[in-house]
Parts: sequence; structure tokens; C-alpha cells
Amino acid sequence: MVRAWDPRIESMPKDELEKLQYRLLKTLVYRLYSFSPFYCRRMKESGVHPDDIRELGDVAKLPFMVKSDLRDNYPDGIFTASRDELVRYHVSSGTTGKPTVVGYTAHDLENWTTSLARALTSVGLGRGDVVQVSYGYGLFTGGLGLHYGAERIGATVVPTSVGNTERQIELMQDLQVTAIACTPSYLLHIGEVAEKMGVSIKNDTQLKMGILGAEPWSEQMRKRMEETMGIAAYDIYGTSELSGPMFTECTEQQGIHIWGDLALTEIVDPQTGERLEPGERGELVFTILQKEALPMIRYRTGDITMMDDAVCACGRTHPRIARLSGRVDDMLIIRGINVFPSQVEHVLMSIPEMGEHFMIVVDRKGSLDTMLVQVEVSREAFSDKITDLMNIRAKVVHALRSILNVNVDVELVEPGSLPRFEGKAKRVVDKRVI
Ligand code: DLL
Repeated sequence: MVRAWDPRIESMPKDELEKLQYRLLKTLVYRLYSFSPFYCRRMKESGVHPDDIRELGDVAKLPFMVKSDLRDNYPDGIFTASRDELVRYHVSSGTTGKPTVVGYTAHDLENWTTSLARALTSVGLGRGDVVQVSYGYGLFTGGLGLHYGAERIGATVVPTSVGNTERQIELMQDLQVTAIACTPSYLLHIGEVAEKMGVSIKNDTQLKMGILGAEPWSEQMRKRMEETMGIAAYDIYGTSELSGPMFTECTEQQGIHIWGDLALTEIVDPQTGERLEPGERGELVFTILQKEALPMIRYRTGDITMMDDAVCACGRTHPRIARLSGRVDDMLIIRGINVFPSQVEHVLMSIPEMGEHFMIVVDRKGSLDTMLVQVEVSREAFSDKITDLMNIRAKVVHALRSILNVNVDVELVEPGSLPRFEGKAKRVVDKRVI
């Protein structure tokens, strides 16, 4: 195994890991049944008693939790720690309805930091690295989460947060930053601003790594960023309900390692809730095994992925999840066909003449759905010759139609003309729901 933060846990034999998970699950279920009115009621309503949990698979007997459970109990109705045990709150903005509040005890923060210490070590970071944290600091979990994780492994943190991009680039050069943590769309923006400043990320900085996540991005986008910026780009996943960012790929780049002592992973059919097998794509469900302030049993993340149970080539034994395809609620249904924005990105990024920025506009004409993809042409391919552009457009239309199986219209636009994002990108305008 490449360097590990805690080899004893990270490469624990699978059967031992499962025994540990079972013990933690059992303790959690008894604790919640005995001390949490919310969970006790939930379990009684679905006719499950802690004594029914006799093996790890029995987790499937427990009822699901969803985001609205947190919203309906805003702000802290289902917390299982008292107010004076809490040391921090994070609050997610919530695009619909009330925000959700997550509380942390000191032990919760410790586990969160440990999770990231393992993850950042697994991508090869450590003492001597300078990590620029360009996720938002504050109520969002990205900034502070990565901050404490990077400090824990002995790296030096540059807490830039988002925005003021030119200054970020100057600091990246002056402080010899070796890794940046931000959304993939923000790193794209940083790359463009750097270019305008006459700075090549590849040649004029020490940057060797990106820790990129908080939004869907495609494998093709990874390849492009790795090539143009001369970095290794790693996927990082988490949700505020879990604590925040917690899990990354290792240097093998073969899926995101989910630390099994902290979270029990299931993949279920989003419609029926039935459990799916490793290798089958469905909705990611977590039971958070060691959280004190806000434990979650079978929390439905809404994220679509699949699980890989095999031991990773790096030697870590914990299960991995594949790059996320998107969210159940991000999936567009165009004339009855399911389309994920990440599929569109994947297709566009495999066409060399395309730039990295695009927007999907969905509308309805009469009773028919329409889908327009606006995409920037790359600076190199951008030309005034109308025939060239028409040929490129025809190529893009063909590629999108043949992969997505839907009738897509394409508008090629000038480089730099679509919106840029510092936090999470918004790439879909669905006029059917406005
Ligand atoms: O986005 C936590 C985070 C911060 C993750 C920094 C990674 C890096 P929320 O704001 O609660 O938390 O949003 C969570 O973002 O359910 C996914 O839909 C999406 N998401 C997060 N990471 C990825 C990723 C943070 N690597 C929601 N790929 C999740 C795709 C992601 N989607």
C-alpha cells in the first residue's frame, strides 16, 4: 500500500471490518432506540426492534431517512447531543425550503478530521505540501473540513476560501502551493484567469494536485485538467449530513474509498428502495456509525453511483464508490428519456474543439420537451470561418444524439461567454419548472 494514515484500520481484513461495522451498528441502534424519541418512533412505526439486528445485512430492516427529516425538525429536533456538548454548527443553504443544520460534538469533529487525514494521505499529501483551500469557509463544510484535514497530516494550509481569483493565483505562485482543494468548475475558472494574467499553471506554479468535488464532474474533464494543468486530479465526496467532505480516491483513481468504520454504505433502487448488488447503479445510502450529535440511519443521499467491494490495488480494504453520475433529482427526463448533465459533459469533453463550459436549457414546445446545449468552442478552434463552425456543430450534435438518444439542439458560443462559477456550478436551466 502507498503511505497510509492508519494502516491498521485502512487495510483491516474485510471480515474484521464487517464485524466492527456490525458492533458499531448494533450499539448505534440501541442508543438511538433508547435515547432518541425521533428514532424510537421511526423504528416502532416500521416494526423493528434493536434485537432484530442480528447481522450486518439486517441494516436493511431499518427505515430510511431523507433530507426532509432534517428540514421538518429544523433546527436541531433530531440531534442526539445536548446543546452544551456541541462545538460547531454547519448549515447548508438548501435550494428549496428551509436550510438543514448539522451539529458536531468534539468527537464528531475528530472523526471528520481523521477521515480527511486518511483521504489526503491516500492521494500522497503530507508534510512539506502546501494546500490551498479554495472551498468556501463558513457555513459550507468544504473550507473548514479540508482545512483541519490538511493541517492534521502536517501540510501547510493557505486558507484562501473562494473568490478574489487573481490574488489566489499570486499566492499559489508565491507560497509554492502544491495542491488545491476546490470545485472542479472553480479550478477551471482559476486556470482561465491565470492564462489572462500570463501565468501557466503547468509551467509557472508548483501545483501537482487538485482535490476536486462538491459537484458532479466527468472522467473526460479530469483528463483535460490533468493534461492542461499538469496535475493529478482526485475526486472528493461528502455531504453536509455526513459531516462534510470525507472521502477521496487514492492514487489508483479507481473509485472513492468510503471508510467503513465511519459509514456503512448501501446502494438501493431509487424507486423501490430495494438493495442493489456491487456493480449495480443506484442511490447511495449511508448509515453513519460513530456520529454523536446527528447520527443518520440509512440516509438517502439522492446521489447515483455504484459500489465496488473488491480490495483496491493500493491495499485498502474498505468499499469504494464509482464517480457519481449525478443526483436523482438532477436527472432530466427529456421526452421520456433519462439524461444526466454529467453525461453531456462527458460527451462534450471528448470533442477536442469544445471548451470546458456549457449550459443545458430545457424547455417545452407544445407538449414536447426540447433540450438545447450551449457550449463554448475552445480558443484554438474558435474561428470566424462559418463553415468550420458548422462542421464542428454537426459533429457535436451527432455525438450527443448518439450517446443520449435524445434530439438535442446545439449552439456553439464564443470562448468566455457563458457564466463562470466560484462554488458549485449551475449548468442546467429547466424552463419547464420555472
Ligand atoms: O458539497 C460537501 C463537500 C465539500 C464535498 C467539498 C466535497 C468537497 P453539500 O453542500 O451538502 O456538501 O452537498 C452535497 O454535493 O449529495 C452530491 O450531490 C454533491 N457532491 C459532493 N461531492 C461530489 C462529487 C458538500 N465528488 C452534495 N461528485 C452531494 C459529484 C458531489 N457530486
